[in-house]
Amino acid sequence: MAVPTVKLSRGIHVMHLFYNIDRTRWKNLVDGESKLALERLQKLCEANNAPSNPRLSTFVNVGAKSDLAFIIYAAELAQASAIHHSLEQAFPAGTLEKVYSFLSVTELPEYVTTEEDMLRSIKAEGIQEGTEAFNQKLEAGKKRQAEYEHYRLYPELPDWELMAFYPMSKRRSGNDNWYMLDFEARKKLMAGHARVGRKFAGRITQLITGATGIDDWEWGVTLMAHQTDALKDIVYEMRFDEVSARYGEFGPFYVNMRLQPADIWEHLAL
Ligand code: 76R
Repeated sequence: MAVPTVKLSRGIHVMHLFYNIDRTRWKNLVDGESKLALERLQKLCEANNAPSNPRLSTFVNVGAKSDLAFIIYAAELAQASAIHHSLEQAFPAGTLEKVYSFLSVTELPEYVTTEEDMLRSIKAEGIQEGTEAFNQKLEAGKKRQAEYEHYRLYPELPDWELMAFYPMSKRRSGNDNWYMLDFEARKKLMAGHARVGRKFAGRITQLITGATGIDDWEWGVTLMAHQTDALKDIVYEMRFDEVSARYGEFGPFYVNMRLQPADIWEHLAL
């Protein structure tokens, strides 16, 4: 049977992959095999190098949880799978050991700004409805929202120096059950969360991908940063925000440097 075509109604598939390298096997490779592996990986990256998708980004993990890290962005599920398998096959047999993987999809936040929200906030600025200034603000707001939604679904993450990844879920225990809150309460809490997040503009770019029913945690958090302290500061500050303080549960944290394949080879002495 042919591989099925599986697309999302909107958005793309995202895979995070973490591997160790079996150094004993690597040491025993025949001459030239390492270079061939590098060339295969480079080709795969070049073939999957769209700003959004298909895209394969390569990283080196720092902190000894793994050696290598990858993010695959693909509209079609089989395409994500094919890139994943080509990636593993680019390496000499038996040299990659998988440490962690996470499959998720891009999504629109549930708590999107509606036209009603926009009308309310323009009125709150004291601008009269029906005036030209009002309509201009509304049109600009709609345009901004459309662009924002497009990039949430088809992200184009910048190649900043650092990429941190961790999976998380919202708590479901006793009085702290996120899923028992009504929509308005969740929307209000998430607005507080976003306010904290926006303070980090320029220091952090985030991608939140959904994984409920797909992987072992409900979301994947991917943060791009220039500096390690930006990662610490944002996560620390968010811990005080009610959404994280009461409802956040976190998986393992991986901190990675963005490196092109040739630089990975040099950095890891492969
Ligand atoms: O979508 C947006 O950019 C605006 C509002 C927003 C939503 C809906 C937002 C803003 N986030 C949203 C959703 Mn977020 N985010 C995290 C983490 O470590 C922790 O405590 C939590 C991990 C970080 C660091 C972070 C950063 N966010 C979500 C969701 C989905 C929840 C749901 O749907 O119930 C999760 C799991 C989550 C987690 N968030 C921002 C940031 C930053 C930096 C922003 C501001 C982005 C910007 O305005 O540029």
